[in-house]
Amino acid sequence: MFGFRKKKKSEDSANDATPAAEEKPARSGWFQRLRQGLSKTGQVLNADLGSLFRRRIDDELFEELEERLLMADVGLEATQKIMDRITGEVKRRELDNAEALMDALENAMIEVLEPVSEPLTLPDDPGRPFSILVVGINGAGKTTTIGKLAHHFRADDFSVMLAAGDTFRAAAVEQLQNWGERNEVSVIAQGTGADSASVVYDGLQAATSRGIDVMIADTAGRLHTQTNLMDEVRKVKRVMGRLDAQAPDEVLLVVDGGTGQNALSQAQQFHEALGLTGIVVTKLDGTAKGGMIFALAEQLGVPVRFIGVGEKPEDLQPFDARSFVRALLGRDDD
Ligand SMILES: Nc1nc2c(ncn2[C@@H]2O[C@H](COP(=O)(O)OP(=O)(O)O)[C@@H](O)[C@H]2O)c(=O)[nH]1
Ligand SMILES: [Mg+2]
Repeated sequence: MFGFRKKKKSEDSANDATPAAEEKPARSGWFQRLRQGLSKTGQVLNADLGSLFRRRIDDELFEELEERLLMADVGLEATQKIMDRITGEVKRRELDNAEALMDALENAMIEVLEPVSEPLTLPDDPGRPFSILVVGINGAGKTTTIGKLAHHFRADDFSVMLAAGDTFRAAAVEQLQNWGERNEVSVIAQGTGADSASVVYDGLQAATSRGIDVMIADTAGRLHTQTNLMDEVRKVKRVMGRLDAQAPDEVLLVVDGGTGQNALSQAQQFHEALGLTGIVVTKLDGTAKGGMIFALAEQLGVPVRFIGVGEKPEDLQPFDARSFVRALLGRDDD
């Protein structure tokens, strides 16, 4: 369901065990979960939007819409882009009904997110572990996200190994081991205080010798303002590259969506230090600041791979611009 594995042509039709008719309910349940998860931001953005749009289309209406976008933490630049696009369309096509205005808003929002809507797909037969280095500040949701990812990779029939690179806290290792046990996945760990780079190196080496498909490395929640900590995670990255020049295949930043615009400055600093290839935005279920994804897209341009809308494995979903916007605007899946 996650589509980690690129389908071979022949699998598309003949061998597909899940016919389209069966896929639909699963997908619609998934969309409902997304819509539910985004409802707090949705309330800020679209409460009574229908009736607002049925009013006369004038500057006051645009001001109200702009204010809502800003309140949902969409950020100045992305808000401006969305507003310019809508007002341009209104002028050109003289949109005068609520439905058309809603469509224009949806399209303008999708346009901002489309460039970062790029799912994580694994090569068909890599012949080496696809390695993912997970970084981010304390409490962002790294370890939980790794556990959820392990679950989904296993469900897609990939073998997985985890490396407990957060060596600062004993609890962090146990937390990862718990996820490992639940998903029948080996966890490579050393004692608390061990060198993070050495644990991750061991993990990648073990994954390589055992022919594992995916190796995911956890790291400590290093404060992005503490240069020595940034240095340390840079070292983890470098050491992985020593074992396999292509490693890590993915440098995945986990940010807490509830921190709104703050997450943006975190992302910028991690990107400068490490060269991110993907972002996961967690805890969108607990916040009205979910609009920060637009700011991330507009200012950073790094693919948003997944979003978290709850604590269960099913609450981690691949990011898709169109579903995200439709869920946010309280519209139906189509
Ligand atoms: N509601 C909600 N909670 C989440 C989500 N992702 C993670 N969490 C919670 O956030 C807390 C911190 O997560 P953790 O993975 O330990 O963060 P880490 O320090 O970055 O490894 C835990 O209580 C998680 O259950 C999410 O998408 N939604
Ligand atoms: Mg952790």
